[in-house]
Amino acid sequence: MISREDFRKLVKSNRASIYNVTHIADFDGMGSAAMLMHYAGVPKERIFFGNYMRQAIDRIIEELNAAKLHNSLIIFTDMGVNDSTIETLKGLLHWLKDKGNKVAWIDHHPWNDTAVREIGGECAYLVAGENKNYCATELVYKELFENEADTEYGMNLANIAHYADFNIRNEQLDPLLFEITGAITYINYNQGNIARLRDLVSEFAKGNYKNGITKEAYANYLKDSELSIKELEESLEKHSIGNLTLGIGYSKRLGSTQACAIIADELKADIAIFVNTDSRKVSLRSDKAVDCSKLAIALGGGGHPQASGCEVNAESGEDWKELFSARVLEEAAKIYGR
Ligand SMILES: [Mn+2]
Repeated sequence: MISREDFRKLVKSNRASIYNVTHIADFDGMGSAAMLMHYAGVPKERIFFGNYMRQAIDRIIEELNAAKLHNSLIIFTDMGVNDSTIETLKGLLHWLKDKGNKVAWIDHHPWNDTAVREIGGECAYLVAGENKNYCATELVYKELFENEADTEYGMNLANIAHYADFNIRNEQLDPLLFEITGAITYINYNQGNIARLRDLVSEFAKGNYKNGITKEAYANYLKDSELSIKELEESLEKHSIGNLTLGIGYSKRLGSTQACAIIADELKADIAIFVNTDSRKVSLRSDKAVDCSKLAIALGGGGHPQASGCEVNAESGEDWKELFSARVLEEAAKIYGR
């Protein structure tokens, strides 16, 4: 592993051949990409999107394969590593290295020792493991660009991403964050429109957080969300586990932050669980005092103590919601029950 100074030099000397693989679903992933685009000139075509789920990783492998990378620097940002994907990712990184590429990884999700050892062994530079203070966008800024002449852009973006990623409510920032996250949600639901996401990163790289793309996508998001919120409210389940109140809600086409805020507010829930009935992706949010990532991990996912996720995969058939809720309660009782 090289030093941070050498990593900075590597980025400077590879300006023309940097690729970025970043987290698709949220502002932190896009912020990390925007940071690299702003300071290191990474063009939008060289930004790929994924998450820690196998399907997404398989798609990234296909895309990187098609890009025929060699002698390039590939920087992964805001991407966690699951137990079940370590081997696949290690294989990917090994293959990239075989083609003369260098790989770096900057993340703040929890990593276990095996992940650090196996993935880290393939990386020229690695920042990994749970970070309670900094999200990925902040880490990209600190690791690479905090000594640049123009720090205002990076500090501002890092700050916005921090509020978004740590799920911190802020009266001044909330309207902007709701607009951005709503827009990202809408674009993701439209078949994960990668071209649109790349355009959005380009706007963010210029510091245009309010732009035509977010405006249009957020308007569409709001149109959809009225019905979705109604559906969510009609589905709400309130459960007591030990001292905790756990809320579960089912709906679609809603940003997970907003959906979980509704669940938490309406049920006074310590843990809010939103199940997207289209994608069957599950988002968990909790107050500072409760670590919801333990539950997410028990359900086969991962993430942060206050914001994590998993997928509905063991349940099928017409009663999949009842089955999933039952599994959530069973796992929650083991973790938080007495
Ligand atoms: Mn993040």
